Amino acid sequence: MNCRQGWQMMKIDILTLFPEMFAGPFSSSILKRAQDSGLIEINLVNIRDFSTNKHHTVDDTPYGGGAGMLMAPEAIFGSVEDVNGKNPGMPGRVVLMCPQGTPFSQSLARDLAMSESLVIVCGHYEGVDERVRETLLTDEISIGDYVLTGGELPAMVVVDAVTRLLPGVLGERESAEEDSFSAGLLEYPHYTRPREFRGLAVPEVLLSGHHEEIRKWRRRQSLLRTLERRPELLSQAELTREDEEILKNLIDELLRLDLG
Ligand code: 4FV
Repeated sequence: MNCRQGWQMMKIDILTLFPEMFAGPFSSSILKRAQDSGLIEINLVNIRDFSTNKHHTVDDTPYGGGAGMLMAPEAIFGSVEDVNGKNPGMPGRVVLMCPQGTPFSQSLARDLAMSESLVIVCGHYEGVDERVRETLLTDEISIGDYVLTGGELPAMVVVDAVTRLLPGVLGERESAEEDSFSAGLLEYPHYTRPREFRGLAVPEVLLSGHHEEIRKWRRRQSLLRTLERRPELLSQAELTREDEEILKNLIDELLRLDLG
């Protein structure tokens, strides 16, 4: 599997029946800047261009009956083999976006960001012929337990999350360091000017200039927010002894509050 070196450009091929859907999200802000500065190259491929039947159809009825249509293997195989043929240092990751896939996460985004090239297949209709899975794919990824009309929006989510992790994409004023999930916890509350807004004041500690106190307050807030909203994340997070201590106190406090 190819692995990216430092500032090397990442090649992203997106195989879709609706390339026009990507115009908006990829032509503004950070994703546009990353393309303009040659950190990523996004190549939109219309799967229908690889349909060789006279009506250029790409879908068909499912064997064994059942509602809906399925994407046939021929045009998908043709489009994947075409882009693979054009990518040096093959094979990169070939990803199908589908509800049956691995739940997408920050750690999976970090993993994908290590590869030199990504081929993302956007399903449509009821899904794709199983032989695509058996032969072409390195990964199947789901962005959530719900059913969408196509894999295009999930592909945009993956491209966004991966691109912002590439060296040189985020400038000084943007950072991925302190992201939610970067340390496996939810992010602490953030405040900016004004000091007081509609009677709501910024916590004093953040105005104190006392960096150690600010660090401790932010860590405690991250742990509290994660404990309240996503306790399951705590079992995977890298917690320090200090974190364990803070968590113990938080749980005692919450229990005391409950027991009133
Ligand atoms: C999906 C998801 C998703 C299923 C049928 C496309 C649709 C149609 N992809 N995470 N959730 N895909 O709902 O990634 O082919």
